Amino acid sequence: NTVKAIYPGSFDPVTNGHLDLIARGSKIFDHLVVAILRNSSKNPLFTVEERVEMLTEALAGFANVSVATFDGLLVDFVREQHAQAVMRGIRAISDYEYELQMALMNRRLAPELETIFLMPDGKYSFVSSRLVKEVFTLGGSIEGLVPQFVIDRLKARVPANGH
Ligand code: COD
Repeated sequence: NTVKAIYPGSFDPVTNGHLDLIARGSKIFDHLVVAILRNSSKNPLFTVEERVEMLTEALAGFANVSVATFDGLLVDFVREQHAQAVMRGIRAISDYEYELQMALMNRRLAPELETIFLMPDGKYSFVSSRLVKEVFTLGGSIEGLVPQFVIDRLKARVPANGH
């Protein structure tokens, strides 16, 4: 009986917090699929293809983790993938309300699926893609918060501002 989980998100860009969670999930689940939402209402910095490339590079060392993209309802994708669970991260209480709403809405849509929450290492509990982009854009250091190749891509993408 193998368990497959989907870890959905925007990953714009992938952070060391996401990677910490993926490392934990890869030990629990037989297979983990990191799934990037295509039709997001957020205005992304990186294209879906760029985000796939960054995640693929970051996950090269994990034999049981793959990268995919999806459109439409998450629960439809989870069923299509014949997965049993959705993995999400809880960094702080502030994540909880939004995550609980989504988990319960997803349960209403697909009662057979479970959402499983994992906590990252405390040193990543303040890291978000949004803040990483903001700090970088304003010239601050994001060393240690994202992989080096993400910093390199940000440098190529965002106009120099003290970098
Ligand atoms: N440490 C640990 N976990 C983290 C960290 C960190 N530093 N940073 C982020 N995370 C976690 C987040 O808590 C989240 O669980 C996950 O990583 C991904 O984060 P994001 O920000 O990239 O993802 P979101 O919140 O933008 O993803 C939203 C979805 C794509 C899952 C959602 O919009 C969705 O399912 N859309 C599809 C349409 C749908 O089904 N809608 C109905 C939903 S009820």
